[in-house]
Amino acid sequence: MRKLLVANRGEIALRIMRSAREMGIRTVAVYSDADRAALHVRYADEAIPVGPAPSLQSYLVIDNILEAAKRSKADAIHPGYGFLSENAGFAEQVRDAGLTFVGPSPEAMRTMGSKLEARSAAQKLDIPMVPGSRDAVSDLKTARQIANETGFPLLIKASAGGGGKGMRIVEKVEELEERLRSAMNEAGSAFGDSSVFLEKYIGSPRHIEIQVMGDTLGNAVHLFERECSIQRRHQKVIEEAPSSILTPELREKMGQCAVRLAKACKYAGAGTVEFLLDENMHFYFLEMNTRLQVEHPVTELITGLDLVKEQIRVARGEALSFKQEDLSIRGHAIEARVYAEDPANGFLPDTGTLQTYIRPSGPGVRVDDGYEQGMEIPIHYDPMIAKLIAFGEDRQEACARLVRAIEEYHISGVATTLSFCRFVLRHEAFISGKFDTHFIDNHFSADSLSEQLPDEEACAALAGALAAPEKKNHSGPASVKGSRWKTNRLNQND
Ligand code: MV4
Repeated sequence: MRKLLVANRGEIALRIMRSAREMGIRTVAVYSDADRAALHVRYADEAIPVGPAPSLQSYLVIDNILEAAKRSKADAIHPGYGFLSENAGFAEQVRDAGLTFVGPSPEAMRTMGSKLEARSAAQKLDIPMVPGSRDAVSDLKTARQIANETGFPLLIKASAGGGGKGMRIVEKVEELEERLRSAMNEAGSAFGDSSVFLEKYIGSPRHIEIQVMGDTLGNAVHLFERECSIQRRHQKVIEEAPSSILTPELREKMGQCAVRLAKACKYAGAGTVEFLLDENMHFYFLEMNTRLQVEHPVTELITGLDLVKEQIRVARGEALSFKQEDLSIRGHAIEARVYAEDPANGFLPDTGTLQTYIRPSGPGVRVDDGYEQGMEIPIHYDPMIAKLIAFGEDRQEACARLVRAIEEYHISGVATTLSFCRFVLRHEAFISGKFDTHFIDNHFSADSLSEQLPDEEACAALAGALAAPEKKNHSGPASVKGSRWKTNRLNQND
């Protein structure tokens, strides 16, 4: 591999190019009209335009991406996450064009892309699954039979689903007919595949996923778990590794299940096996994602690996550079996703110019972003501005570092979720580790941001400033480090 085209934009395009550059591989960026001045374009050795701003006319047009690869004489394509990353047809066309696709085989992508197929693969391997239907359900009679076995509440899910689309909770038998129809309709129009299946509904689960890596020689290992329960409307907000509730025994069991699944589909590259964990610490297979995930940095920090380099090695046909027994967890990492959304206003997406954009730094802090001060956040794409990741010797240190880094982050011009992330990290339920996927619904409202109690330091600083106003500028306004001040300031996006 001599020249890698990155079929993506933003922070992940930069992230991938950095590893490629360290390996001596030249990089090619692709960009839409809205991204002409983007960082990934400036960072790459070469850049090729692929169309107008809307991704359906640029980053998602397979022919344009392949044409850009041809023009630049790239010999490999990394899809990043989102866009074409889980499109088996794209992976196949890349391969057919004689290029290397940095990712699993189209066959593995196709199997795991169908939840029903993935479930049946997992079933054969004795991987625990939520009780439910084996096959697609399309008529009320079958749905009633399944419901008789699983009981209520149950969950209808789309086989081609993602992001909660085509999902319906059914509380009682009277609702079954209508919910089945509406789930099938939604799945049909969203994915062009109306197949749905039924599962018993797990009421208060935690979402725990296992990172796996396989190579083309048949090796597969797991890189432990990520805890991803803190999410809002299927958008993850805080992710961490390791999970604070897994025992070494459970980690080992879940890891082995994930590896069995990866080996069964001859998985090559980085993948993620998602599980739900219920209140009794029983885990259930959900689905497998066949891409590098947004939250991969927390795994990198606790394992000391570079997942993108490892993906590239595997794509070149090399064996994984480590074995399972070489891997261990060191320390703790937590990631906060910084979105251009206003948490005080129903998380309304915000766009505009980054008037102020000052990144945090210092011990244990990593910022993966794709913007600089003065740049605009385009309306056309995902509203994620950055990922802020903190590493510490233990969870407490990682958490304190992440809060400190959030307070060092200065963003104005667009509303961001920084203050919201800080709220989560300082919440008693998060700190104690007693939370599930309903954390935000249970603990957050728009008022939460102004209701936060100032910490002791803030009180002291505020009291000092009020008692001696003539001294208040002795070390600039940042000397008043109150959560109330800070939070309000973050809310107002100065
Ligand atoms: C579930 C569930 C409860 N019971 N399945 C949401 C997205 C899709 N990937 C699977 N999801 C869920 N499946 C059963 N049988 C609850 C969810 C779910 C969820 C899962 C992980 C993280 C966040 C979530 C938010 C709402 C629902």
